[in-house]
Amino acid sequence: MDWSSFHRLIDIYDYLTYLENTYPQIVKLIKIGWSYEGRPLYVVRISSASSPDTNPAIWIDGEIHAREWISSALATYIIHQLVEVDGNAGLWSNVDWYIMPMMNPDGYQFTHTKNRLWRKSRSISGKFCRGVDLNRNFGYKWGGLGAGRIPCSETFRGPAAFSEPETAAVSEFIQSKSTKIKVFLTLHSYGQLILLPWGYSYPAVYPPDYDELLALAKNAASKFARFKYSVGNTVELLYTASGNSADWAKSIGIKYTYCVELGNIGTYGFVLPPSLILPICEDFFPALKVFADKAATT
Ligand code: ING
Ligand code: ZN
Repeated sequence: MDWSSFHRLIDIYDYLTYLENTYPQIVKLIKIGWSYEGRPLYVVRISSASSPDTNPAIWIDGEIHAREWISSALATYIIHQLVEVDGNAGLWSNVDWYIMPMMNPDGYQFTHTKNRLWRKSRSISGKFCRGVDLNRNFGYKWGGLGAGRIPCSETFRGPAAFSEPETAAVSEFIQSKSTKIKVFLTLHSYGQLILLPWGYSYPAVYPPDYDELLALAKNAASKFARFKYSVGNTVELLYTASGNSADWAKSIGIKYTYCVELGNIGTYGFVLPPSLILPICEDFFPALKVFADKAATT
């Protein structure tokens, strides 16, 4: 594995298997279900063997949207840093990490074979168009503002909340760990933003502990050395998006819940040159430490 190019699904899955085989004391590959087209859905657990399931935890997911390749590249970079770089062992000594680099493997495969700019999953629910926007299919305020009702919409909410195997598997898994998980980060591109709940309402509404979430996000944003990230409410900085995963995670009691829109802005959009993968990943790591510290002490 390397971060000088984007990789095919099989190579990413092979890398995760390699890590589990090579570092069995700290890495566990948890198969939480199957995608619509039958691909396995994996969560990578990184934890110190002495105390799994008693430590607080941090959740990170990537590639809920197929074309946002930098999100899965960053997720595998984080896994690599935690597992294969000795100096980072302290980051998992008292925090368990649940990292799902590939929430939408069917869509990811499709962006490599047919359509680089595909966003949704690949399920069939209408006559003419395929795919559900998995980030509109979660079960909190499902079907409200900013979610498409027809299958051909790029933000199609799906026929029902959690109708899709990918969102059903993820929500079931997170629910089973919800008292442990203190920080939830869902990775997207692009925009260089750290987005806070809620995302379902216009005008914007805020959770009661919004100021605490804002303080942590601002602290994290201050660590970026190269790309500048803005912090704020999802609706104020972007748009409404009901049924998104971060709102749902917040609704079940996970306190520090964010969507990160990675780089870059201005030039490349979704189709980043591979030479920018490492700069974006290296830039992110100091901010990640801020979130991990908070998970350890919450
Ligand atoms: N942006 C997100 C989207 O799903 C978002 C924005 C994320 C809104 C998380 C609410 C919560 O539209 C991209 N680029 O996908
Ligand atoms: Zn996205």
